[in-house]
Amino acid sequence: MSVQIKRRADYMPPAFAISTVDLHITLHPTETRVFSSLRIKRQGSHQDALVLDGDNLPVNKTSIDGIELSRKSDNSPGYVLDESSLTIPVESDEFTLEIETTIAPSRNKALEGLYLSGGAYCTQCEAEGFRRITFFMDRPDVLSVYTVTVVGDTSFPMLLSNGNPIDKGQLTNGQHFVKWHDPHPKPCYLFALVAGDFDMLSDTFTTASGKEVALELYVDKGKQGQGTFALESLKRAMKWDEEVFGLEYDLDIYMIVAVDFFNMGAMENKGLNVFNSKFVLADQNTATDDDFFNVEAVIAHEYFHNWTGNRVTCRDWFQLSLKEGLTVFRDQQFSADMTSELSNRIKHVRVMREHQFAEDASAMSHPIRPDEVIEMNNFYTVTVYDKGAEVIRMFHTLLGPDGFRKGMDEYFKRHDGQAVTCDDFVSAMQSATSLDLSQFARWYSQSGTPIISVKQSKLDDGKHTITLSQHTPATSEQSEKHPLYMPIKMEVMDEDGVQYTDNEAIINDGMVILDKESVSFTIDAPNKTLTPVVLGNFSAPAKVNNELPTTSLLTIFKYGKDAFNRWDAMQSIYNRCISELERAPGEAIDNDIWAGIREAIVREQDNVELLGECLVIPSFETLCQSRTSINVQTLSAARKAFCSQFAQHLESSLLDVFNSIESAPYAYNQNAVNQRRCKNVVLAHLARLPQHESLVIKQFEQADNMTDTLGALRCAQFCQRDTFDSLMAKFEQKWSNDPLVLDKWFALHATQASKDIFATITMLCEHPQFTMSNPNRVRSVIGSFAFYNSEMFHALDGSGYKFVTDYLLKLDTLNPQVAARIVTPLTQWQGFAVEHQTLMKEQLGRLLNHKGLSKDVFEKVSKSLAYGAD
Ligand code: B3K
Ligand code: ZN
Repeated sequence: MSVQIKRRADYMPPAFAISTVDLHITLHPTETRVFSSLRIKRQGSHQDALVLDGDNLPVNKTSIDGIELSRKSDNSPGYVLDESSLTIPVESDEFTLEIETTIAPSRNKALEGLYLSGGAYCTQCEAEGFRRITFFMDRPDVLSVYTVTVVGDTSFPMLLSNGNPIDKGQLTNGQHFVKWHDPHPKPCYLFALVAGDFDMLSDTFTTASGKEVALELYVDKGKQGQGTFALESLKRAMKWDEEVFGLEYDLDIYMIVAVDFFNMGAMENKGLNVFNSKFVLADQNTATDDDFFNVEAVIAHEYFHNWTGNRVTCRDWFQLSLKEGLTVFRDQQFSADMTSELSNRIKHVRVMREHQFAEDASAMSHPIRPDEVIEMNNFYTVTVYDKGAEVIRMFHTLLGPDGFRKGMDEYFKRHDGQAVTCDDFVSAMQSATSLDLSQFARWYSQSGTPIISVKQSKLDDGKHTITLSQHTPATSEQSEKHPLYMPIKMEVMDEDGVQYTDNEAIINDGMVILDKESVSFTIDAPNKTLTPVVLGNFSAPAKVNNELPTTSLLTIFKYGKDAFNRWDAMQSIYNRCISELERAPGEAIDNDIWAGIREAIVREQDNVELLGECLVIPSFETLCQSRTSINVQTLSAARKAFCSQFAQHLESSLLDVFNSIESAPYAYNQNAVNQRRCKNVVLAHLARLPQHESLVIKQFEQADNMTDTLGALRCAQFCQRDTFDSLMAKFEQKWSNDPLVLDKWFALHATQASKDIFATITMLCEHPQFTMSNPNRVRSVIGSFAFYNSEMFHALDGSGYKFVTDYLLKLDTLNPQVAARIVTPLTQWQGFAVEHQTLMKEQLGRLLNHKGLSKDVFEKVSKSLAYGAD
């Protein structure tokens, strides 16, 4: 297979600028006609031909300034067309190019470009989908003003595109049209078109400067009631961005459309966001608290892109984190303000530890600003997004909220309306601080997860020396690593909880700057045992190697100032206990530990938020990140054994907590969310004891909301098989017509660690609501199995790996983007024991040898197999 590697270092400014784009699109399932008229100007003095991207598009007709062009032949000049580009020799420096092409949206199953699915036409252009609609310079640094006329059958009453509607009317032959104009120059990846028959919810928002904006939310017919929360979330996001960043919306209308067939969460097209319906539709019967949270967060994320992404965009796709890391940070801050800082921080740190650390340890490791890419869609990663957001968070920590705001204001002042780089962002931030950010900028170019080690020594004179050192292990694509600049939040306490942060090395309310291989400082505390908490609140995206004894971890839990640090200490205790059970299966965990946890439960009984989080045992995936040569069966068995001892030893305390939380009628607010969360976490422990199965059944039968229903169903996974089966059957019967709800049921089945899992998955794939062409269904069945059913996916007969591979081979021909996502767990073989590795690589080999493999899957599989080869 011949693939082209694109390199960041090869960036060249565009040879031509396209100031205006006029599109006239006549929709038809198999013959949509796309006519485009482009005003083009040569940039600089060169005589190069104009090269436009076009992905397997025909040229029906093309002209320059009204003069028709023909295809180049042996005896006449003309344009050259191949499967990926159109090259047009041009003499003038400024001209109008017209091109007409034809596409077939109903045959587009990759859901990139223009597609017709679930009865609606819809586009997805980021990263490089516009070239599947028409010929264009499909790169983010070509900014143009768009005017778009959409023509469609009247059976598609809504014809939407970016900007403001400026004309509409009936045509002959049962068609109508709407014309849109977007005054803001934008890159083509922000182009959007949607046509369909929807229910619409509408509202208005008055901006801080008094402008009224029309808000319109389009959902499938009959789903109007499930759109209210999304619309309210949008208004909260608009207000928050004005208050926190002084950023106002800039068009007369903001539209959001929810569709069922979508490759990812949502897309921030200018003035016309397209959403996966999963992140729009929510009511108490169908959505869990987590769903409500996600709807609000994703609505806000896409809205925030209007400034960080759309008004200031990326120069090239290597700069993706410029908009994504920053926008994720902004949505995280928003969510923390709307809900709770603590649970948000825990949520995001879990993502880092479960998924980003895993990516960094694999062959797909890359800096938040990658250097090389084969398929850009493969780089919408946890590294670019979530680690990218952690880097922005460090700016925020270092500069403080006011300094950060000053830097952001400067960023918009300098770059509004431009396509810029991560360096431009750093330089705007630099203007707002006296700190020297040059070493800090290394976070953009260096990949890998740094490990911070903590050493403590007691000196004779009652002083203690604490040394923090850093080391970043080599990653697949980068062997040489340098020290990073890290803000390390710290607490130092003695056995009675007295804090020792009054030290010159510790600045800004408990922060140490680690910018060299190591830094040391001394603390005067005669006759005391000191416990340092390093990387408080996860102040840098790193791992910590701090061999504290369990008693110290319990001290942190008891006396820590910061709730996050207390939660983290508890996680370390659980991790440690599970390690012990891996080493000595069947051993009983020390009674002191149970006593410590029991005491903690009693003490925190009224703090249900922290308590709920502290009673969650680290996931299998998180545990993997602090282990090497993992034998899945051993680790799984140790985790299970720990959970079961946990339930047995803490039964009465857990029951007390369970009984102390009263069930109230459903409301989505933070207090109620905390209570439901804590109750469901506790129930999951109790469900492992047969005598409490009835609690699970009772909750399932009596729940008035999806959080508790699903909570009970999850717990039923630990009950007797019959109980699980019967509750699952009731659930299916009730929700058989609602595929979004059924996705939860699919996922629960797919993560069940049962011997007959493949029969179950086959049954799921044959379910009337399942279709391989819908990414949500595929993710809930095959994705859940590969990512979260560790025991069966990693079965030592290789059946799990083979099953996923067989499926991916089929899926790849339809939807390479989704296939390339789901292949991830198979490519992350490095952490596992050699028996697993061999079997995983065998399946990767099958994929690699498959003729016609997409470049999406090829990139990940080939890199994975090459890992460590030289
Ligand atoms: N910018 C889009 C993601 C596009 C993914 C392309 N494969 C959604 C977001 O991050 O807001
Ligand atoms: Zn985004």
